[in-house]
Order: sequence, then C-alpha cells, then structure tokens
Amino acid sequence: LSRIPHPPRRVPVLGDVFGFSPGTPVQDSLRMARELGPIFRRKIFGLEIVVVSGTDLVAELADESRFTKRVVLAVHNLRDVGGDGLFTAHNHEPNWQLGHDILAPAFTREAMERYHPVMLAIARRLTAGWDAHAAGGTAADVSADMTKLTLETIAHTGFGYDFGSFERTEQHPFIAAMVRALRHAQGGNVPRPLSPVKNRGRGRSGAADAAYLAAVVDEVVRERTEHPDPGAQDLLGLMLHTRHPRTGERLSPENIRHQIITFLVAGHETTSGALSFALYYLSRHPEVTARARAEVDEVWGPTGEPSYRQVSKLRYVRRVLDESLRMWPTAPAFTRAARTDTVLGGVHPMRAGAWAVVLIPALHRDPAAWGPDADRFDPDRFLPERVRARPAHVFKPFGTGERACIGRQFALHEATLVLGLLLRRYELRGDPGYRLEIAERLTLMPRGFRLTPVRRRPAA
Ligand code: MNH
Repeated sequence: LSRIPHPPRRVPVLGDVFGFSPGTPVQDSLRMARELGPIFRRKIFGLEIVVVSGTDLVAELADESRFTKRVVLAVHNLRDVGGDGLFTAHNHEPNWQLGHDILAPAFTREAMERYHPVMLAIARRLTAGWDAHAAGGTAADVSADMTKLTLETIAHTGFGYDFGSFERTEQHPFIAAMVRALRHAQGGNVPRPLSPVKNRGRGRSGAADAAYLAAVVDEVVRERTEHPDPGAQDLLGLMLHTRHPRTGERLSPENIRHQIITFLVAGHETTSGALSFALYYLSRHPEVTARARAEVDEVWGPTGEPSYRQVSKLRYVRRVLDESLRMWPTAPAFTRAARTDTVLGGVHPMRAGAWAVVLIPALHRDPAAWGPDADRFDPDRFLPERVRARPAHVFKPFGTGERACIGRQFALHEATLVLGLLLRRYELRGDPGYRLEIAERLTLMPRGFRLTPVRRRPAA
C-alpha cells in the first residue's frame, strides 16, 4: 500500500477530510485523481479505499479471469432496499444467475422493438408538457422532467404500471423516497466514529421509506394479479411466470420484490441524468445542436413518428449521448475484487478478495486515452475510426464484464429517441448565466438546470 499515494494532509481518526465534503465524494475524488494520479488511497475515518482511474490499471481490473464485481460500500448499503436483486446481489448468491437468466429475454433486440411504441407514447407526454412551456414562454426543470419520463418509461415497458408522473405538479412520492434511500446509502458508506447518528441504522425515516417502497411494489404486483396476463413478456411477466430455461427454477416472491424495486430505480435514475447532461451540453454547444438537428431532420423527416430503426440511425445524436456519458457517467463508479492473489500493474500486490473502486469520470478524462483536451465536450471522439484507435476499456459508463448494465440498450434507445424528438421539435434555450452544478446521490444529476423550449415549426 505504501506505493500508493494519498492526500498529503491526513488527520488522525478523521482521515482525508481537508477540502472534501460528504455531499460530493465523486467530484472530490476526481480532483484527487488529478493531483495524485491513476491510483490513490482515500481514507475516511477507519476505512481506506483504493481508487483507480488509469487506463492501463482499469484494463487489468476489467479482466474477468482475474477480477470480478464486489458488492461493498454504497452498493452494499442499497441491499436494504434491493436485497439480492440483480444490481445488489453478491456473485455467489444463486439469485444473481437465476435472475439474470430469467430476465435476459427482456433486453433482446426484439424486446426493444416491442418497447419502442410505448417509449414513444411516453415521450409524447413529455412534449405535450414542453409545448405548454413553449406556448407560455416558461422554462422546464430539465432533471425533474427527464425523471418523469424515464420513470414512466420503465414502469410502463417493464411492469405495465402508471405512476401518473406527468399529471402531477409535485414529483411522485416514490421519487422522494428513492432519493432519500440513495442518499442514505451514499452517506452510510463510511464508519462515523464521531457522528451522533452513528449506529442508529436507517433511522425512523429510513424505515418509513422502506415500508413505502414495499407498498409501491405490492401495488405494482396487485394490479397485475387483478388483470392477469400469463403470456406477458415484460419484466413483471417474466418474473411471475417464467422458469429458468435449464433448471426450471422460478424466482421467489421475496426476490421478485427486490427485482421490482431494483428495476424501478436502476431503470430510470441514471437514464434521467444522462438525458439531462446531454441537454445541458446541447444548450451550450450550438454547433453540436445544429449538426444533431440536421441529422434528425434528414433521417426522420420533418413530421411523423420515428420507427425503431430510424432511432438507431441517429449516429450523431448517439455520439452526443456517448460524449455526455463520458464527461459525466451517471453511475460514476464500480468495484472490482481480485479472484486470487495477484499483482496490479506489476507493482501493487492484492490478496484474493481485495478490492478497488474504479472512478469512471476520472478514467474518462485520462489524457493517456483521451488526449490533452479531455475536459472538452466533443462528440466526434466517438467517430468509429477514433473509437477503433483507442484501447479497449477506456469508456465504461455501463460497467464491465458479466455484471455490466443489463439495461444498456434500453437506456440508449430511450435516450436517443427522446433527444431526437426534442431536437426536431424545439430550439432549446438555456439560461446563459447557469453554471453546471452536480448533485451526487450515488448517481450524478445536473442541479437546477432549466431550458425554455421554443417550437421550431408547427408541423414537427
Ligand atoms: Mn444500469 C448495472 C450504469 C441504465 C439496470 N448499470 C449497471 C452498472 C452500471 C450501470 C455502471 C454496473 C454497476 C456495477 O458494476 O456495480 N445503467 C447505467 C447507466 C444507465 C443505466 C449509466 C443509463 C444511462 N440500467 C439502466 C437501465 C436499466 C438498468 C435502463 C433497466 C432497465 N443496471 C441495471 C441492472 C444492473 C445494472 C439490473 C445490474 C446488472 C447485474 O449485476 O447483473
């Protein structure tokens, strides 16, 4: 460990606290990575974490024969709500493989084609709201609206359930409870010897949120059992009616509850952030917006609803999305543990089970892979020839290996579709005085970013 640098001013007991705040662990660590390099140690109270962001070291950690996901820190805290659902399951828990195999059919290309018209219908609820903003000259709260959109999209496509987000003026209470649970998991990831809240566990409001989230799950299941549909191929249908293709095993009722919460949360929060950051960058880069809009006009034409295939043909819009996820990968870290005793980078010995955190925003800015202008927003970095010229494992917004994101194609299709619709329909006017501020709650999200949509032409 002594070979791995750490911040110079360490305080006994407290650890590395100078200049760092509990609300911004990712942005603080990103600054540390700039100062300390591709691998560093960060100590918070009793716990010392190794943070890795260098291209070569991450490529090693991505080697599935040597390393694997480890559920620790904030992800472990999320087991209060996610249990052994897909995201928070330990590798060794049988429900990971069982859940993965039973739910995989919900993420095939054919499944995406089935979701497409549903995604489109939800996106039209968003544009109805933005038409009202355009008519009244008012600004939309971007992250709040993207959260409505992505929550309704996963709820409808996955569960045939409606949260009524667009009909509400306040956010759905599910969102508030989820945000508190995420914040709690983030804050709870370090021991706090000096804190008065120590050992109080989830506290009263945590228990109330858990009970509320459980009630939402009950409601989702109850609605399906009242309107049974044994042939349903959505997530809920697969959970309730499908057996494992080889073993014939089924998900237990308890695990189904965990999977529902997992997909309702994992299926919308990060996509909402990705859309919000993309809209932020579009509002700041008129030349990028002009190219993206020209592509939409050309591929989709000025009117009519885009088909599934027409969405996949938006190559430049997709590059805008990729570049936004490079700058601010909305699930900003994952953890890798050694399968056996090994040596990382030829110099850092790791025992079997020892783990390190991959800090994705720092990896995505490593000049070794991205050049000296890595802080600049430039979608052309994702031109196919430039992608081919880069080493593998330098772009990891969806994690890595067999525990990588199962919803990747879902998120990319949804986000590309929505960006295309918004670009075709509106000029997007941001407040020129807005300075990007990022809210961290395990995920990343722009804070306080608003856009005033202006209709381009009545027909679109
Ligand atoms: Mn998603 C795992 C990022 C959208 C469901 N997701 C992961 C991981 C990352 C990630 C990173 C790996 C975490 C780890 O190694 O600990 N996910 C994203 C991003 C977006 C996203 C940046 C949107 C943009 N994710 C989605 C959507 C869904 C989804 C949409 C569901 C419809 N993700 C999951 C699930 C897992 C996961 C489930 C856990 C998979 C597993 O471990 O088997």
